[in-house]
Amino acid sequence: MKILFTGFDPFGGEALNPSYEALKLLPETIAGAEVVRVEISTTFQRGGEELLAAVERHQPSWVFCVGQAGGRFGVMPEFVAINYRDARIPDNDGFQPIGEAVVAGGENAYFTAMPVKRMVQRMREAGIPASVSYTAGTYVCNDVFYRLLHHIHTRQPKLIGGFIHVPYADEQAAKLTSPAPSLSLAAIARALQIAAETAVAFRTDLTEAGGEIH
Ligand code: PCA
Repeated sequence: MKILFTGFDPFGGEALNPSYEALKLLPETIAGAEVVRVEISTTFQRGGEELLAAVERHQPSWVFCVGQAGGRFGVMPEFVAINYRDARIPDNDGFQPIGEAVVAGGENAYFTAMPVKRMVQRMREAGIPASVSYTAGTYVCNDVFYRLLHHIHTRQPKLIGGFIHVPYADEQAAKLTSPAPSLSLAAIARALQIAAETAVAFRTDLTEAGGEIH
């Protein structure tokens, strides 16, 4: 059994992307499953293709796509991917789609089958700030997440896929002129490991209250 993790290359003028740097710190196996890590590009046209090629090549049982969400507090497993692109900045190919579908004619949105509330509970128990997110944005991360869930729903229903947004790494935040929340790469990697252990152990999520009131 394999767990595929993907992280992105740096974008938006950053020197590193914590989503891929943290993957380098993961162990070789998690819960008895082999860990496979692949870097994908922060581009609308290639990112999703690279992810799906890695799924095809490695045939994992679980897929975690990981992306940087600078400015967010803590680690955020994502619940929903939407079929919409609205890029505030050009991607690493200089492409800036505005107001178009990820997959023409696809469902408006897909929910992950990952137990996101359990993941958050366990991350917090380990002392890592975390919360469930109900928007992965409208940039490349949401695009790749939607492509993953569309693939699962239309072609590979037994595959379990999810997306986790991570905040700036401490070394990135230290270079910013205004303060921003951050975590160490070690804490981010620990949270990703906990997410994978939780996904392997549980097929269903908690039914405890969560969500937002705004
Ligand atoms: N974060 C961006 C794309 C690549 C990344 O790491 C996003 O949240 O869309």
